[in-house]
Amino acid sequence: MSEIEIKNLEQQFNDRIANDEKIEPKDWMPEKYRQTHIRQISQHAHSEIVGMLPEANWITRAPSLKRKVALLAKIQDEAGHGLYLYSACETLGISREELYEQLHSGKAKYSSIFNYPTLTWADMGAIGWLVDGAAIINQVPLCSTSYGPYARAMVRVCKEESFHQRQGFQIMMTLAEGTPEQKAMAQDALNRWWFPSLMMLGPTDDASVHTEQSMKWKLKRKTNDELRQQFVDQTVPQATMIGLTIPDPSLKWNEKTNHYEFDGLDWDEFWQVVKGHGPCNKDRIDARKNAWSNGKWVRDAAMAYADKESDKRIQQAI
Ligand code: FAQ
Repeated sequence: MSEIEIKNLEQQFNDRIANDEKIEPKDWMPEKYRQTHIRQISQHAHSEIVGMLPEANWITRAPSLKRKVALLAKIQDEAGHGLYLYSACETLGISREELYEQLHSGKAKYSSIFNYPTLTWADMGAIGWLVDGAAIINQVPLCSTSYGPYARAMVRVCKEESFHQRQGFQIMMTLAEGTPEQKAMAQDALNRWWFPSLMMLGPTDDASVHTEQSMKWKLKRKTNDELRQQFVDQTVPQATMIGLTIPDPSLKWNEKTNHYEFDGLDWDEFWQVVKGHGPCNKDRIDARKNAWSNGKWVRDAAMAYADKESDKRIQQAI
């Protein structure tokens, strides 16, 4: 293709982005747009799948049948989210095997938040309330992201995350209204999950390498700091409502800006976790690698069956 032809295609592409048109898999797109989407969508998919592990740890210990059913359903939803996202990512010309390989080798990241341990039942409440709460704030703007398959996947994901957030908040509310020991357990979970939940929304805008370009392409519709502020403003009154204390002594309402001021995020800890040195990174990747190798016989059996069926069709056609 000549340079002029490429320039024309780029111009048409930029016009479509400016007009809020969706880019679809067979449309022309700049190679960097494609690669950036593979990076973000695959990391998002990996996060959903790895994100099943901390909660799966509590399925057998849920305190009632009702809680067990709700938790099981929520974790299955996360598997579904991962699968929609892997499928959306495959439309960009990368295979599922390559995507898994990138996760297992450490080339692709997944969300920092899933490298923390789940120590008590209250952590199920804190994850639903805070982690799914932060995920919704991040993902609602992604429903209008520029790449069609990603935007459409996000619509259903957000509806389900909204149920997850409520089931988590309801667990926290029940514990906070319970015995002093139960309330202390809820407060302890809030203390441990608050800062990691704020940091899962990504580094501050001045340290974010991708935000500027991703905003131009309308892949991201809000910056990391905007999302974080929105999360804090939304969540602090919820904590007050159930009588829990946000573990940030500097937290205060600013009447001029109409926002909460907050502090206490440990960015060194965040980067350590992102680089693979968090409390559970090794366990999480080992669990995914084991699932992949233990599932080999299922993949082999499915392939053998598909081959047999295809042979049968060929024989019938002859
Ligand atoms: N963890 O330039 P930026 C969920 C990396 S789903 C690890 O700001 P960007 C549902 C980033 O990749 C949760 N790495 O990056 C659920 C980049 O490194 P790279 C996942 C992080 O992409 C709930 C570098 O730092 N959600 O929770 C993190 O513009 C409960 C520079 O950062 C999504 O993935 C992090 N937290 O903005 C499931 C949503 N943050 O790639 C189960 C879609 C940044 O150059 C249970 N993703 N990095 O090597 C996004 O919106 C964006 O990718 C951000 C990061 C906002 C996460």
